[in-house]
Formats: sequence, C-alpha cells, structure tokens
Amino acid sequence: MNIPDLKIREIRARAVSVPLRRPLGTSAAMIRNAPLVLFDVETEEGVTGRAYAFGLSMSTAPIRAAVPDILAAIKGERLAPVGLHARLEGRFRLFGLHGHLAIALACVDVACWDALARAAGVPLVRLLGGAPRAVPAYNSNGMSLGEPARLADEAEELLAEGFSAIKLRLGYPTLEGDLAAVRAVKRRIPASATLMTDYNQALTPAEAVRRARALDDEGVYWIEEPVRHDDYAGAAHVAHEAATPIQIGENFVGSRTMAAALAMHACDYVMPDLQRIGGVTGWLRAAALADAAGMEMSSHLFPEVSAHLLAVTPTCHWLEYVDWAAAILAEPLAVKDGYVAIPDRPGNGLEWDAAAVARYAVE
Ligand code: SMN
Ligand code: MG
Repeated sequence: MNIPDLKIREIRARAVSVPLRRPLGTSAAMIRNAPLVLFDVETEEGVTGRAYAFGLSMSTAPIRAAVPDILAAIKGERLAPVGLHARLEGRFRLFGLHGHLAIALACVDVACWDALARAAGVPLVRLLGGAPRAVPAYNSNGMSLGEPARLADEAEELLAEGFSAIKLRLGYPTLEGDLAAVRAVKRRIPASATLMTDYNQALTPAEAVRRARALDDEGVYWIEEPVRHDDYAGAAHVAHEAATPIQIGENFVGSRTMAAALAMHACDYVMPDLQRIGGVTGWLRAAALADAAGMEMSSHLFPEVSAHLLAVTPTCHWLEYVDWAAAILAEPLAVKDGYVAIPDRPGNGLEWDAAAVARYAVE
C-alpha cells in the first residue's frame, strides 16, 4: 500500500436537514429531522476526505462555527491523523475537548482518515489492518415511545427490512408502561429475534434497579443508559443488581471517559459514538480499552464509518443501523440477512449525492 503525502488545504462544512423516515421519540427528545453537517477536508493534492456530524436534537450551527479555529490550527500541515489529534488536543486544551468542538474535531479526524484511505486506494478497514467483512447489525430506525400495539406492528416491519435484531425505546412514566411495550413487542416477534432496550438516561439509580429487575424476566438483550450518562457510580449499582447486561457509551467523550467508566464497572457492554469518542483515532483507543477489559463493543449511529471500525475491533459486538444519512449519500450502506457489508471501494464509503444535498441544504 502506497500512501502519498497529503497536506491540508481547506475544510468545508455544509448543513443539511434530512427528514427521518420514522421519527424517533425517546424519553429525552423527539427527533423528526436529522440535522447533519457534511465535512469535506480538502488537500493540496486534490484528495478530499468526508465525514458527517449529527446535531441530535440541536441546531448544527455551533459545529460549523468551530471549523475556522480548527482549520487555522492545521492548515498546511501534513495529513497524519494521530499527529493532528495530538496537535489539536494541545491547541484546544484551555477550552476543553467537549461539546460542539469535540464533535467538529472528530469529524475532521474521520475525514482525514478517509482521505488517507482514498489516497492509498483501499477501503478504510484495510488501511486499519482489517479486511472488508459483514458486521452484525440491529435496526434502530424507530420503536419510539408509543402505543404497544403500534410498536408490535413496527417491530415486525423493522425485522422485515432484513434484520434479526431491533431496539425499543423505554422510559414510560411507570414500570407498567415499560412492561406493556416490551411484552407487546416480544409477543409479536420470533423467539429467535434479539430485542435491545434504551432508556436514554431517564431513571434514578433506585428506579433503574427496580425496573431492571422486572425486565430480567422479559428476555431483553441489553438495557441501555438506564441512568444519567455521567453517573458511573449509579450505573455500576444498576449493573451489579441487574441480570440483564447494562449498555452505555454513546456519551463517552474521548476514550478517557470510557476508561473512567470501565474503572468503575459502570456497564457490561460499551457502545461509543464516532463523533463523541474522537473519530477513528478515538475509536481505536476505545477499542483497545474494551479489548483489555474483555468487554463487547458496539457502535452508536454513524453506521457507514462504524462498520469499518467494528471490523477491526477485537470485541466487535453489534452495529447500530439507522438510515438517517442515506438520503444524502450516493451509495448508502447495504443490509442483508442482519449484516451490513463494508463496501469494497477506497475510503470510508461516504460519497455525497449532490442533488440530494442541494435539496436538503439549510443555512
Ligand atoms: C439515540 C441517541 C441520539 C439520537 C438518536 C438515538 C439513542 C440510540 O440513544 O442509542 O439510538
Ligand atoms: Mg441510546
């Protein structure tokens, strides 16, 4: 593999807002549109690397606003993501690597790795020492808080899209509400189907223990974020008391927060989020921590790039599949028999559909 030297010339960041095919109502927020920022890191040599950020339930303007400061710190530098990471970490130490800045930095990292893989003419997974392969995925495109009968219908529809695993949002006002939703779905789906659940931080530790113990009899595969994301002691208490595995990690910002969570035994499984864990560079460090802890590691959103990363993650578990960016991608990720295939083309697989980007553009 021959990787030519590349120098950073420009970073472009455009905002789009893509309507969700199935709006997502969690215990924390209702999401009807995916506010995305499309990053293009351009090099002097003409190679461009791509990444996208997701604004969750917020405006993406602050993510874009961080770009000039980042560009000023690395313009003209050699495109070497590990070195750039160290440089940017130093440059922004006084502000702190969190919030919108951390997201923008992660996207620049992802785009830099993409540019390297494109320049080398190989898929990202190969640049990282792996090989393209199928990664097990669950369908996370819906299953909002809602009527049990409608949830059962939706569960069937989501499995019919080519999956054997789905995720149900929980956090109803009462335990009985959670149980009604879980039971309606479990009754409808095959016994062989896998059902994940997600509280989006809705509970206190005491209430989480009460609900987790009740869910222990219902055959759910994991209980995600039962308590506030930064309450590792509370999560550890729940993990200790519940038989069902506790899953956390979408709110780890950088691998060091994950190390702190692991040190406190806050969970049984981890699922870092590409734009918060620190892009490809941050993911690789998180994967090493999960490996050392002997803990299964899944991904949160960003399925296109996460597929490459899970394929080189020693404790690879589940890819969270959402199709939220598919509408603006020239070649969306393909799903077959519960697996996503890593595309065998140079880079991380992100290619914008110019007409769709123009259609969904926002200021
Ligand atoms: C989630 C978080 C943020 C946006 C959408 C969905 C959810 C998940 O916690 O894990 O899918
Ligand atoms: Mg979640």
